[in-house]
Amino acid sequence: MTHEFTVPEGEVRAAEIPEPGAVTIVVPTFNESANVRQLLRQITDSVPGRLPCEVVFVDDSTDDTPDVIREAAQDCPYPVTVLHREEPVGGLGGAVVEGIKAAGSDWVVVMDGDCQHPPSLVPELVATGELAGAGLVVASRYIKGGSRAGLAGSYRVAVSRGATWLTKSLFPRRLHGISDPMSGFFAIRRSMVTADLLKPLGYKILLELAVRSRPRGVTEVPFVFQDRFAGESKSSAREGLRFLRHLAGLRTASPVARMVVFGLIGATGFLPNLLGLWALTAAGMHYLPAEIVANQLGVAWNFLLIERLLFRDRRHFRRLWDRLGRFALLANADLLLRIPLIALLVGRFGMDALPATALALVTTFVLRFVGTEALVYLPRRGLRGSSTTARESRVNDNSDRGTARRAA
Ligand SMILES: Nc1nc2c(ncn2[C@@H]2O[C@H](COP(=O)(O)OP(=O)(O)OP(=O)(O)O)[C@@H](O)[C@H]2O)c(=O)[nH]1
Ligand SMILES: [Mg+2]
Repeated sequence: MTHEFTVPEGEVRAAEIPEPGAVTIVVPTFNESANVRQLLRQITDSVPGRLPCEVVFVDDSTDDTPDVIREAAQDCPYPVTVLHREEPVGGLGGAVVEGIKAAGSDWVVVMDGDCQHPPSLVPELVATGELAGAGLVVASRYIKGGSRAGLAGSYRVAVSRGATWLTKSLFPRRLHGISDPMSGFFAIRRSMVTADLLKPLGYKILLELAVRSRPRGVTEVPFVFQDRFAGESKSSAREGLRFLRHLAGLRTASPVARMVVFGLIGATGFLPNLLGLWALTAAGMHYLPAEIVANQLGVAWNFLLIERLLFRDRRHFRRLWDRLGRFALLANADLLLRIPLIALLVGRFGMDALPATALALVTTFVLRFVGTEALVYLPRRGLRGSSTTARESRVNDNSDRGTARRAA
């Protein structure tokens, strides 16, 4: 269930509610009870005197963080809200999206709850965005004046650098002008966020926003990444894997990109195919039935990779055996179709065998890709709305409905 409360309770005056030009600071928290008091103190010292603000915590904690916030907020001269989620859908990214949706002001600043992001920069981020007419202002550790001093240990620095490089290479155009796509500290105009398009997965919500919402006008402000004030880091190897899945999902969002990945996966299928053929013929099987059996090994291999890497979030539209059966049929039909097609191109259109084979390979490949999308992984009528995002936004938007459904 989503608990929501606003503090000071009953004391929110109209003048305190942010108007356009004000900022909503969204802070995702997971067990940050040792940090939130200090964070609110820092915000009080550096933000409301320069820019009207409100703070929205989106909390997935299992400790007493919401209580600590409630208590500390009594001393804050701005509204503080806690959205506590008992179902942490989408992890950190999902929390941030929920906070952005709840924001009432034009500008939203997202920052961590462990004091690694200096709140004194909040007014500057918004002012820079206003001056530049930008939709997104990233606080960057990687431009002149910035630093990642608080990134603990050379291992974390290396991982962060590698992830930044990989991400920038995969999205050179969309991330043009963003030196620090991994930053968790940024200001975005509320109107630029297409919350319904977002499918946040884990940590990297800025990446998700920059790639899917494509805010118009991006600029950066340097900042020094501080040491964590207290408490424990939540980044882990598991988060790392989630991040790679997130990258794969973002990169294969367009049909052309999906077709390229489909082709690359298909090419890796030669390996189990040839190995199988070798093993079966070595065991004495005639090469023709061996070809057929070995081909099924390649099909199974491709199916596994495609399920894991390409259509991970579209598996729930059909049962496993249904998907596997359809996939295998398409893969074998591809083989059966290729020979008559080559014969047609050579016999009827007078093509040479080599270009005819190449053309047939490409044609059957495209047909197989389109067939796989349409017949194996397309949402079925009535199941369309049940994608992760839709389920997530419904539960998040309407806590009563979410509760009713869980109880049912
Ligand atoms: N709501 C919510 N917040 C989360 C979740 N995971 C992490 N956070 C918060 O997201 C922010 C960033 O997490 P950190 O663990 O500090 O990650 P990090 O800054 O990369 O790691 P450190 O440098 O070690 O602090 C913190 O405010 C966390 O409390 C989550 O699942 N849900
Ligand atoms: Mg941190």
